[in-house]
Amino acid sequence: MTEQTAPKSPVTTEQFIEEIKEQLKYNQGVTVEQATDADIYVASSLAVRRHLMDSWTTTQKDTVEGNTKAVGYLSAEFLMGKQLRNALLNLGMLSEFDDAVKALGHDPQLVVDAEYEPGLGNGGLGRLAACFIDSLASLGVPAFGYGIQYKYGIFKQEFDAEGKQVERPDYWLANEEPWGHIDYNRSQKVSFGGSVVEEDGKKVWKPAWSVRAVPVDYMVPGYASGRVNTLRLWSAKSYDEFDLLTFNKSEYLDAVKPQVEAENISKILYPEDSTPQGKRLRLEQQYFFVAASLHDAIRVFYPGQDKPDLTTFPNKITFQLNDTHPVIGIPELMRILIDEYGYDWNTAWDITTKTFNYTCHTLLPEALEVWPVDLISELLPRHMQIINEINDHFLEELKGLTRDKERINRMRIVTEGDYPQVRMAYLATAGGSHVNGVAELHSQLLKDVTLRDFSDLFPKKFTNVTNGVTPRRFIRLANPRLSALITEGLGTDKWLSDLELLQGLAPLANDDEFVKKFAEVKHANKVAFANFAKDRYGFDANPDTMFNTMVKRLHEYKRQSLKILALIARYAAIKNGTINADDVLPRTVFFGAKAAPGYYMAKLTIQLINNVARVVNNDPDVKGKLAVHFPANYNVRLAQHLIPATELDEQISQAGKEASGTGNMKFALNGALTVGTLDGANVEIRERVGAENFFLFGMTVDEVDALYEEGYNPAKYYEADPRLKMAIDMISNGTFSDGDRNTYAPLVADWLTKDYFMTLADFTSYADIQYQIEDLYRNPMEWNRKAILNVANTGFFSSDRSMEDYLERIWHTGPLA
Ligand code: T68
Repeated sequence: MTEQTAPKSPVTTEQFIEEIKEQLKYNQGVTVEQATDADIYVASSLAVRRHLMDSWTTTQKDTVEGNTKAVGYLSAEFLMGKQLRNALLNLGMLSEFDDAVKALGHDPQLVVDAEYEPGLGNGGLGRLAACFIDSLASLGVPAFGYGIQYKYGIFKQEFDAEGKQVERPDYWLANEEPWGHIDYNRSQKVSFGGSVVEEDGKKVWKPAWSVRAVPVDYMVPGYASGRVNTLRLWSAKSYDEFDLLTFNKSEYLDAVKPQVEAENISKILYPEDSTPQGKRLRLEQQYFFVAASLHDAIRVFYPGQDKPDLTTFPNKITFQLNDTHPVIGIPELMRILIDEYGYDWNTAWDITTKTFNYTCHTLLPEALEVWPVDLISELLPRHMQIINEINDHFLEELKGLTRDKERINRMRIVTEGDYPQVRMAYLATAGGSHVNGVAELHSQLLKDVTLRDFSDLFPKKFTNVTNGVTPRRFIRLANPRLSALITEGLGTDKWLSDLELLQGLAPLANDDEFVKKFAEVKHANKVAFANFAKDRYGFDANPDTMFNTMVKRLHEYKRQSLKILALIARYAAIKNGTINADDVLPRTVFFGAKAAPGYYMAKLTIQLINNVARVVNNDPDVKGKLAVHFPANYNVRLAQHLIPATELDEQISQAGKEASGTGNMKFALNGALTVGTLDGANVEIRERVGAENFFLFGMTVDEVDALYEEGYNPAKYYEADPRLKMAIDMISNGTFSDGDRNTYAPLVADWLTKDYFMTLADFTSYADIQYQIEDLYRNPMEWNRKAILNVANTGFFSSDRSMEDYLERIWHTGPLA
């Protein structure tokens, strides 16, 4: 990316005050005196939006008329986070905003807080999509994000009196939402069901019902690029045509039922992460947004043309499939080309395979989506025919490549048997040009294990693009103190558009003055977080203790259980005097995690963490030595507060299970040290920061495989390490359940008999490395030197770099002139 200095504000503070006043008057109809923080938020957002408008319209025009291919990022999730400050940053208006809002008698922080965070994603996959579109706009690459505007985002998490997770609906659209523009004039019709008939030797789909996909457009401003791309989220609306026959029988409610149900399609985000549910509504959602997006792209790139030459389609736009959720787009584009535009099969297939590429985000076999043939046939009968035909053609192609019949059979897109299914990852691999994993190790395992047959026969399709995160949101906005220090240290703020410049900080790790300043920044961030936590959650966190954080979705493979077991062992050791009280390094441990509502073990783990926190925090024996906090409802906002304050970050998944991780990158970039396994992007982070600046523990992928092979017996580890035995015994004897021995019995039974993710096998090395961590922490200068080296050496993990890799290896396109 070409380095940019911070953009210059298009307005003075005085002008901006007038613009806010104008919005208050003509949009909301309130006076300055009447205006609440929320009013000021809406008015200033609308005013900011106006400043983006010219760039947005020129970017759209150039996207269509320019000679650069656009990118279409198809994703069922975009976890955007709050918009206002990000837009202000990218326009260079942060200080003008602060001053204007103060002049109007409001606190800028409270105004920013009035924005309700849109939670249109579950976790890493959705947040990655948001980072990617930010980077594309900042690079000046013409791009569309295409997804769904769910009416209800990811549930709001609360904890009940017993510490159990309670899910509450997140009705975010109940608040005024100044960023999305509903464009009723560019809606698309999306149809479902019915049957396929033959007419004049052609297959014709006669759908049973349709829904209107209405785009809601969000501007995606680039940082200092002068470009503003579009995030187009589809919202389902019903058509006003309704069943006259039923109506005439005066069954009004029955007649309007299809309309009412049509709007259900975009009503709710599925809260499962890594566990596809195979539900009909989910397939409807997938087809809904993908079909609308493909038709939209044709509308955008061939304006006013009845019979466009769609052989040029892959030169206009390249579509990235963010995991398998949008893969139904492959048969949909085939259907459009053949049924709607009259192309023959081979031409259509050529266009389609050139148009799509697929990113896989998992290694868990159970996370790979499959759809029953019956369900697809019922909902999308024409697509099922096309998928079968793709399968037939594909099997023919394979016969030309190998004689290994078993292998060919394993590669079927549509399985055989009584309950045939469509494997969406296979369809995506066959129907696109490239397949990529999201970190080096993950891409390697995809080739060696998950998609091995495919990579053997189509080795050129496979590539890696290591994930990245946007430095604008996760350093500049989240951590203004560190940002200022970086700019001071480097003598420029160009690092925000070229994160590799952070390397210039490496020599400063030997400059004691700089190290002290760095330590002060971290301490100030800890104090700020403690204040925020007190205010928002009501707990006291002592900034003079080590801040140790584990935030991510709750999943067994991520092993929050390993952290909690080590924490209990630690608690017991302090309490029993196994560790001398004076030798205990005071720590405050923060958890943040949502569990899928139907994921029993994950929810039980949440309950355990909350109850460990309750017991530990109320025990005078460990006061000042150990504290545990689990703020509810971890989201982007909480991440932006907590990450800059963290000193030790936990990335402790079982090796070979976490595809990449992106939290790991955010923490390292904010000067936390990582304790982690050789999994996902940890491997690359460690390579870059240096082994001596990363706390590595645990089994490798090969060791894990060997242990599965040899037969894993977790009870052996329980017997072998008294710390582990103590921790598990305390859980089973009711220490964290008011004496009740049954509460956590399912967790204990699982650990002792199955422990699929080998928490117990990695316990000892995890508990042991804590001594090393604490020894280092006792030497603040050394600790902070290493933390600075983490910042200096992780510039690679900018999503700008990820985008450049996609552009070069997969999309073969670039910025607008
Ligand atoms: C995550 N996947 C990976 N899935 O777990 C993580 N799944 O390692 C990686 O860094 C990240 O993707 C970005 O590549 C997810 O977040 C989901 O959220 C998800 C959602 C619906 C269905 C399945």
